[in-house]
Amino acid sequence: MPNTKDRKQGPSRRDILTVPAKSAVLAGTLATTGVGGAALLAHATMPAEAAEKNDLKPGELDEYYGFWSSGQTGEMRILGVPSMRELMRVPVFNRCSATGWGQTNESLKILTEGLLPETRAMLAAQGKKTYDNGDLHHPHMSFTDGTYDGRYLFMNDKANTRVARVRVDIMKCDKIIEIPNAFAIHGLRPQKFPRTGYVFANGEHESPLVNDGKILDDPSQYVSIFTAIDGDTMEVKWQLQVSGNLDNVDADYQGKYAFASSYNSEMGMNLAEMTASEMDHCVIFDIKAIEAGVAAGDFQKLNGVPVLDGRKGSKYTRYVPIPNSPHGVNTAPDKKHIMINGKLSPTVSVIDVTKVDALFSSDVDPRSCIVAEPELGLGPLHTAFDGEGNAFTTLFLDSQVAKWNIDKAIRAYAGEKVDPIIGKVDVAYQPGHNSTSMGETAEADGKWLISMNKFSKDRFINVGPLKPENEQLIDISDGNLKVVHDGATFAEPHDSIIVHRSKVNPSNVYKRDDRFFADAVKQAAADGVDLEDAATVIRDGNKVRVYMYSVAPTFSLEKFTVKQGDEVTVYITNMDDVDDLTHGFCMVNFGVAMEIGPQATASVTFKADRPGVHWFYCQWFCHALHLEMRGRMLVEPA
Ligand code: K7E
Ligand code: CUA
Repeated sequence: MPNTKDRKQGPSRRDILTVPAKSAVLAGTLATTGVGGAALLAHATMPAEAAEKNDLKPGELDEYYGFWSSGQTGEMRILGVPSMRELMRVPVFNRCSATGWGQTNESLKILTEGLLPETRAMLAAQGKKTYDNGDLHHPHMSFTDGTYDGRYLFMNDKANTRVARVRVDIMKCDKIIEIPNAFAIHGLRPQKFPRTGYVFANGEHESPLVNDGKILDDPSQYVSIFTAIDGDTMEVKWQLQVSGNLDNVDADYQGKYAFASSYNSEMGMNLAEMTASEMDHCVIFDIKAIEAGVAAGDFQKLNGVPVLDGRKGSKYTRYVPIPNSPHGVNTAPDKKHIMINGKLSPTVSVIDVTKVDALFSSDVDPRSCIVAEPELGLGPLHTAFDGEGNAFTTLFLDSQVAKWNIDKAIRAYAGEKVDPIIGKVDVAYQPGHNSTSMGETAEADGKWLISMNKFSKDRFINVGPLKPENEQLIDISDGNLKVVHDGATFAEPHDSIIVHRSKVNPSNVYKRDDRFFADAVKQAAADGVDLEDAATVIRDGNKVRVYMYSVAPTFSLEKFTVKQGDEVTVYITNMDDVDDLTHGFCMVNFGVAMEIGPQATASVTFKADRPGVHWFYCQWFCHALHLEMRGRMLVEPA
């Protein structure tokens, strides 16, 4: 065993770059000339006036919302761009101690109602109502006519094969569904046109279609599943069996096709098998043909969902050969080009959507829809756009972002002697996704680029062996690539979207008729209780419903009595209607805590099996007398 103490570390990237270590600012100036047009970029400290563009003074508001995934943390995050200030964490697949997500009746309903029956049974055997973890990679907003419409955000859970939706008006998750027949939902995108419409979701890991434990080593019986979900009802509308893994997906601006990258065309079960072939593919789904197939009954019904056969040779799909293990799929705002990022190949393959019809109607070479395949560098993963015909591709292995021109790439592919690469900028380090302001819509505005880097290494003071990731904000507004900000994040944002604030309009207080707490309203009505003026305890066998309201700094009940063994549900309605006046309810030593937003009702159920006096208190700071906002529960011994 090598002695790690003696192991010398090589020079770090930081040592090699000529950037002052104390400066968090790394500026890359584009080389406008030189061999290959893009080989090297000089690094210089940024002029003071340029550095101020992203510098928001206290009290100033950001121009954009950034909606961030959090990977294996399982939540969605909201950042302000360009300040990169983290503004909110919206729990989705995770548990949240602050808001009671995963514990309140309102959140438990959302976390449990969309589970498959066999999942429910399996979790019950573990003493659980729902999964505790999730792996949220891809948050995307609903579209109308090719741009964000501010209704919903949709997101995947790779860990437990689910899709969730967040309501933009209250920034709470309102639906989670488990996708039947599929395995590990990864790529997810909403339909861009005419509207969302469908949410497309890729099952990443292939499995036997009827996965009942009888098949292991017969890859010919393994399929991946492509799923179309109705974004309005969150019902699975149809699925397709696909050959090979499914990775990422995007939709066109015509409402005709969806495009999914697929690595492992070999259907290999281990690394050597999965990377054996030079070519994998992009699967193109013909949405109208699939809808016609569903209408004509050309499917088998599995777990209540029509499953069509979209494997190689199907009339519903086309398989376009793409070099070695493609990953990201990104539709350009020119409404015409789809980028398939090569990952193990240094290329991005550019599909022209106007050439896709011919793939379905005639016998042309499936690669005839490819109009460019620029070689950009090592490890291209994802591409973003500026709306002026340029693309920005992350290069994982090179730790760079390459800026290139789509039109030049097309001309070069046609034989013209032109270099599509405009420039590259070093990022720190190993970027995965990137995103530009409004870049996945027809309204891409070319102002900001985020590079989401998997490793921060030496960018921050040391916090131990588990390092944060690093996100860098890059100013692209003047045609250059200037890194203007480093931002550490905890595990593991994959993807983000940057949405102009004019598209996002959340409320400040809840509406009393919000469906988020409709069940509580219904129960109160059945009990003859006015939630807004409640200070009462209803006994229903050994079920006890405690109704109170809160007005800072008091609860309407300062004490209530239950019996040991009772199942107690506490309903609290927050009658304050001031911005930012959230109350909480925490029952000490019962593991019970929740948030009650202004004008909201929230409820939580627990078993009262500890006799004695128990204090509950408001756990969200609400008033000068916040500490005095408390009460007692007496549990009488059985
Ligand atoms: Cu590239 Cu899951 Cu979008 Cu991660 S995926 S980077
Ligand atoms: Cu109410 Cu603190």
